[in-house]
Amino acid sequence: MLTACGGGGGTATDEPAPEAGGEEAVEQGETKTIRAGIGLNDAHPQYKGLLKFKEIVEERTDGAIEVQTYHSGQLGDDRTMTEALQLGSQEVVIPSTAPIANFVPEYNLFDFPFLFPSEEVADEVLDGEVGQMFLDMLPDQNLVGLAYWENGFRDLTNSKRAVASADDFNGLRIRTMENDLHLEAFRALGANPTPMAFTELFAAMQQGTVDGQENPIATIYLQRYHEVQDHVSNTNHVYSPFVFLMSKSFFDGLSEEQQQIVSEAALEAGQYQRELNREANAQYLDELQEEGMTYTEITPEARQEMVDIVQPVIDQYAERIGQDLVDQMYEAIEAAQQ
Ligand code: TK8
Repeated sequence: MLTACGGGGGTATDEPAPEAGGEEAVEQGETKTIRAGIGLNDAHPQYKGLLKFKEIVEERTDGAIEVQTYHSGQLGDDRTMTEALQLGSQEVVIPSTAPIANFVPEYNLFDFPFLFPSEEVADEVLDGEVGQMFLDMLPDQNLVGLAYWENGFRDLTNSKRAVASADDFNGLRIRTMENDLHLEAFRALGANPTPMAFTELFAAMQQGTVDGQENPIATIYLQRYHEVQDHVSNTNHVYSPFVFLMSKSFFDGLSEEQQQIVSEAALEAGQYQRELNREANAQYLDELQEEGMTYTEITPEARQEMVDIVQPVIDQYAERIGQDLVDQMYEAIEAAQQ
């Protein structure tokens, strides 16, 4: 699925070639640089988590590893940045699982609508065996997954009408992430979905190319979508994990001690990020209403109707992914609720 071309500006000269000539190879003073990029802006907990990662890594390596942080898609969108990691022209990106499914199709499983019942259950599954199993699929793609962070439960916004039930999706032009499962689920609900990179979304809503989008409350508020959207509903249709990705060639070039430091830093910063993220998602719904958005609560019955409508899409993807893996996920979710 992935091709080596189209990787957004990676040139051969990006490679630092640290051991050229060999003279410096045993010198301990060599600094390594991590260029870390995210799509969200610098007000979002994802960026605060990234700053925490930088602080931990620079402190514990005594500056032997420097972390340069980029937000707001300054280095590209999630997919382009992931390709840059594969090519070795960028070291870290923290995308949602949905675009990762373009590289590892099994990742579609995370984006099954209504899969995770709560953030706590997601934590337990992602930080447990099943989560590890998915991280272990990444090295084949020249990627290393160091931790799960949190994007969160996704909610629908739009500029056309208050959405209370499945019927209200009818004809809405919704931007989805670049992921076929999302596309098909929204089609099943009667919407008119368009996949689009996150970096293009604000302009698309402003210009009216799309009527709406779906993202967690923190993103909706901190990216100021209330300026171009009128209605928000707590559809909570998908829990999006973020995955902390590192370029495998870069990771392999680190000393064992450095590998341990970056791994621990990704986990610790992730714990911090999840906390901030949950506070933000809980806090900003009020602010959105204060900014003039209408808020529509989805009743359990209305949500169940949505579940039933997207179930055939889920079944189809379960078959493609393999029932074994899907069952392991369901069992882990069960167990986490005991
Ligand atoms: C930010 C994205 C974003 C995601 C999306 O780069 O694309 O809608 O939810 O948060 O990862």
